[in-house]
Amino acid sequence: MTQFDLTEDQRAIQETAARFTEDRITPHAAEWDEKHIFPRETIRAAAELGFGSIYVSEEAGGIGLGRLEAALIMEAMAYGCPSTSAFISIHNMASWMIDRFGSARVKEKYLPSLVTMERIASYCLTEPGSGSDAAALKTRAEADGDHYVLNGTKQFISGGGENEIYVTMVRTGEDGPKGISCLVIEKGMSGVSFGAQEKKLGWHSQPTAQVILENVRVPKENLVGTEGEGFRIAMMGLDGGRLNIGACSLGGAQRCLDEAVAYTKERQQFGKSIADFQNTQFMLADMATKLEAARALLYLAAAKVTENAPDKTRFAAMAKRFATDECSAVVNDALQLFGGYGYLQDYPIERFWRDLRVHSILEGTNQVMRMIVGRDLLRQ
Ligand code: FAD
Ligand code: 2MC
Repeated sequence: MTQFDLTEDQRAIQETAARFTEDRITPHAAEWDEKHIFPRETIRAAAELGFGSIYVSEEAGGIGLGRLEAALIMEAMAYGCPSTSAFISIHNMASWMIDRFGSARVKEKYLPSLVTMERIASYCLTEPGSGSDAAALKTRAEADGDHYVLNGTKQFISGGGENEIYVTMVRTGEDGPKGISCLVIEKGMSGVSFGAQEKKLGWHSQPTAQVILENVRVPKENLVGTEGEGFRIAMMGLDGGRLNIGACSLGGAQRCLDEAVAYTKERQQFGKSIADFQNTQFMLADMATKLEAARALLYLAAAKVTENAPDKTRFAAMAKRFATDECSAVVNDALQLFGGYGYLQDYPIERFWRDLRVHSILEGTNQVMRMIVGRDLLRQ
């Protein structure tokens, strides 16, 4: 049954990421959450292991691994802090888009510092008036000589205000997906500013803000892919991003399941461990089953994205939807098993509950995931 096993190399990657998490993430994650600390040093340290460029090609300085390996790394880091792991995932997605579709010039300009995470990249698709209907975006890029002049606002941008690089979808042509292009914008360009930091339920270890573009002159050489190709590039980035978000939910749910097993053995009520109640055992059994089912689907989808399988987008959407919903249910049950203590910040469960909640919303809501799957099924 080796076909369902990870290879030795994959296990080694998983162990490296787990060790990094244990040393550098888990001991600090509660404080990052409580004090809203953005752990730039830890993120840089992750990049030293290659985690900032997991599927950026080796020619461009990345570690050139597949999407299953990326999922293993994201899952392992999310065991300590889903928010920080997801933040690193978004940087990987944006860097991959530059590596996969950028010209030699744009790659040499940006990838060396992105690979080391000396500069960190955001992904900017959403706007105030276009979230799920991403192809309706309005940020305008007018050609002016060898530059574009940009005007518009990007909403909910992870890393907004903090990151140096913004891989941004803009309208260079007609309405709809075919009029969209992908451009690299730098934080320091004249006319780039940021909204106030959003106050969020979770994901406290990373900033979220509007990116406001007012007459920003961006050289045409910063185009990623060709004019009109931006929407497809953005969607291909999200095929991988959605896997990573699902993997962050797996890591968070695994942590909460492990915590729940330990806690229910310790906690005594009615003269015995609460683990001795059959209800507790049934809950733990269902939690473990949900988690393994989600993991199996996610790893399969990751292999399909690596192999560029024709049904990869459908599988990535199914896996993101299923893993984020099931894992949030697992964390919710863990909180229940902790009783009142689960609701307190003294234990990590409530942080995972808050961090995982947004995974059913971002990188495409779980309703949009169903739409992608449903449309694909009916197309056949
Ligand atoms: P809407 O699209 O307005 O949806 C509202 C509700 O309507 C949802 O339940 C949705 O599922 C439902 N709905 C919409 N259309 C349909 C339909 N056709 N059928 C059925 N139901 C439908 N975006 C970026 O580009 N970059 C980022 O870095 C980024 N980071 C984020 C970080 C955080 C913390 C958050 C909260 C969001 C982030 N986003 C980012 C934006 C995120 O991708 C959007 O919030 C998401 O895509 C949903 O868009 P919306 O919020 O406008 O909701
Ligand atoms: N790979 C390659 N091409 C794709 C693709 C994919 N995964 N998905 C769509 N396309 C192509 C598609 O083939 C079509 O091209 P063509 O006409 O040549 O065949 C084109 O893109 C337009 O696609 P649709 O006709 O499906 O476009 P539509 O507007 O109907 O719907 C939808 C697209 C709803 C799937 C898309 O808008 C979507 O994913 N919405 C959710 C938005 C989202 O995920 N936002 C996340 C922001 S990032 C974030 O949250 C972070 C935290 C970073």
